[in-house]
Amino acid sequence: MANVRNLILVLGDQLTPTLSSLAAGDPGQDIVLMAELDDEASYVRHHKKKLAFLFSAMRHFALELRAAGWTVDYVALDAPNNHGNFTAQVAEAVKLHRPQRAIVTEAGEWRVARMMDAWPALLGVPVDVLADGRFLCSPQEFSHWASGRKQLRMEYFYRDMRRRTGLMMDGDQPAGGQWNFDADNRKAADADLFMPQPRACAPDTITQDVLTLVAARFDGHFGDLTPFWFAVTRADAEAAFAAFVETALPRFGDYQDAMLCGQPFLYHAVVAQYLNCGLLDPLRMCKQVEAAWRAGAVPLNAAEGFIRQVIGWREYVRGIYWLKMPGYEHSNHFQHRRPLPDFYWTADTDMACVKAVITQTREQAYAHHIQRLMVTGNFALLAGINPHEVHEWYLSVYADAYEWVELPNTVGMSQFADGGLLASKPYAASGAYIKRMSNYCAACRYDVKRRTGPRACPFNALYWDFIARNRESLAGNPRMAQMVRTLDKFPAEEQQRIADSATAFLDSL
Ligand code: DLZ
Ligand code: SF4
Repeated sequence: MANVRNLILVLGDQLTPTLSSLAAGDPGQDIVLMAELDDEASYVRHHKKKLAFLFSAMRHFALELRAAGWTVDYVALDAPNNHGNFTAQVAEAVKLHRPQRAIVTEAGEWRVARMMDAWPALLGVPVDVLADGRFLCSPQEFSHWASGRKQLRMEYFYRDMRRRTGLMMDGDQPAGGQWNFDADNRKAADADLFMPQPRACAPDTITQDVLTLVAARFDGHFGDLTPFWFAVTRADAEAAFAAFVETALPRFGDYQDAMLCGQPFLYHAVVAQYLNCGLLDPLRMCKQVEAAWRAGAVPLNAAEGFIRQVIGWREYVRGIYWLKMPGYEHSNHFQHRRPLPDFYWTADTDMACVKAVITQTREQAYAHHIQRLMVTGNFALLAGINPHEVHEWYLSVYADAYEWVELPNTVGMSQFADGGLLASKPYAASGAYIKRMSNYCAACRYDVKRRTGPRACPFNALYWDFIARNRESLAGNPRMAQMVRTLDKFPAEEQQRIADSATAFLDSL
């Protein structure tokens, strides 16, 4: 082809037709490059279902672009000219197509953004890196918001985003007279025969090809490839979201922290994998949710809680990521050094809660926020696991995980490894929390009421041992000081039993 004006690289998490790089181009003169790359699949060994999801969604997006008139150079994983990484693949495409410039929307991850820095010199053509308009707050705007603040609390950022988007606002006041209804969102769920299920899609021939490919090439990666039911097109992702709004959102608020054996999804949307690769648009989703609330179909606490996750928390963690990278990934406030236990991969543990969450993670590449935060995350924190290993685990096993969103959630929120930049206290809890929010304990070999001894729930001794180990730093935290005082009131023999139980359990890992 003569006179290719621009080569437009579209990354695997940029599957959005209104993407800035595409908006800057012209289907009549430009070529889009997309590539399935071994390096991206393996820099952490992603869950097999996540790989199949993304490759299939990429292939469907390429078809969507072609239908819209674009010429797409799509390099499949098993193509002979596949070079395995972004830099080599773009270099080959520049040689082949001889464009005047390359255009790309900024990468979601620091690692890839730094690769792009080298491209102008390497490729010998100018490279335009454009802002990612799919986010409501740019890294520059976030940095401006953060500058001069002592604490970067999500709540204040969120209120600004509400004002800015006008979502759930009555004039300049929050709808319902309150910004945040989280206190209403902590009910335990009962086993419900009519629990809604996320909308499932049967694999088409494109997905079936990808499933065969992933099975052959990534056999050693964690996770079950089938049953595969994720949406892989924009239309199906939108239908899955609409089904959530109709069937599960009304109860999402009340039960968003609940956990039940055999119910991996409860009233959760299970759409973050679609949102984070660009199949769904965040603002559009929030407008749909607001409309459902205004129509009386959804209670206020559910609508507000959902919208807060999307325009509040999600944008906030991205802001933190770009503010704190590089270096944030090596934060280790408590100097935790223990390696990640094998059961994070095998689910081979007697702790019923941990076993349930890891089994479900292996089967679905999904767990909801409280399962991640208060079961696997909480355990890693209490057990003193190296936060970098915890980070790599979350990044690889969840279908929605990209570093910009996963790293602050893991290192900041869950492991408190940033020393409190993100969270005002460590999310550490004993077995009592899990008992209150789930029905896991009933089927567990451990006794959630016992604090020490071989039959005691390991979360209990580990919790108090965590407080004891970090007594000095926790005593200075207003939200943890009470727990330190409680520990100090335990008789010396009980404190010794706690230390012995915790050590015995940790030694057995
Ligand atoms: C996560 C991922 C995976 C597994 N595979 C690919 C791929 O083959 N090709 C691609 O363009 N992108 C992939 N991605 C998404 C990238 O890792 C993501 O775009 C970068 O991390 C920047 O956010
Ligand atoms: Fe988890 Fe402890 Fe309950 Fe067992 S008893 S399920 S280990 S919280």
